Amino acid sequence: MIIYGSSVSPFVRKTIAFATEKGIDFKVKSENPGSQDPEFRQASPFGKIPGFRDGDYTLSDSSAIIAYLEALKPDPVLIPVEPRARGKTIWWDEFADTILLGAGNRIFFNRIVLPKFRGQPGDLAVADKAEREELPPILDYLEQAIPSSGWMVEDRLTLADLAVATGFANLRYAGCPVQSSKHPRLTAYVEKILSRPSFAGSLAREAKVFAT
Ligand SMILES: N[C@@H](CCC(=O)N[C@@H](CS)C(=O)NCC(=O)O)C(=O)O
Repeated sequence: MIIYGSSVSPFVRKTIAFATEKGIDFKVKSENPGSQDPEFRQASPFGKIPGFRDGDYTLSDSSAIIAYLEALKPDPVLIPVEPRARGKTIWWDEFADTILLGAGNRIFFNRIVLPKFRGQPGDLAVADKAEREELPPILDYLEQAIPSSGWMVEDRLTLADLAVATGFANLRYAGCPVQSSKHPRLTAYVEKILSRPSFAGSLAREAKVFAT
């Protein structure tokens, strides 16, 4: 199996972590968003990362890829089957992809992607406004939502945790790490999830990208 993209993308990092937690064998083929590589475009017609291939079967979108992997290899269960737990897991994935990363990507794109990867100035006013106005209520919401077990759903690791945590690596790179003085529970939670071996390979590769 091939995951196309770069783990600097939170969506790619989430997909890699999910496949790793599942014990699925895959390789990552480096592709930038918008790449015209025909093999990649067959998997991701609109050029978004991640794209995915399993033989002649192709997919794009992290949540679609993850749904395929869960069905292909149900053990360990990372998308619960109990209806309420499943609904909550999909909510957290969707919340992370749209609400958290909606704000997070306005910050990361303008502070990091444009200047570092595309050689263009980012709109820092947009990033600053997102950090100042959009992010705080999202972090406050998460702070009170994390159960005392330290897992979002079913008191164990699920897709929900991988989806929520992945974007916090990008927030760190963009100069707004979650702060334990303001959000102690969230800080400990993010640290715990991002410290899992399933994130380690991606974060180590990214450290090299950000060191240059
Ligand atoms: N909903 C998609 C979002 C994927 C996405 O937007 N990826 C970004 C990189 S972080 C991308 O490829 N952007 C390029 C573009 O939108 O053209 C998913 O979950 O995979």
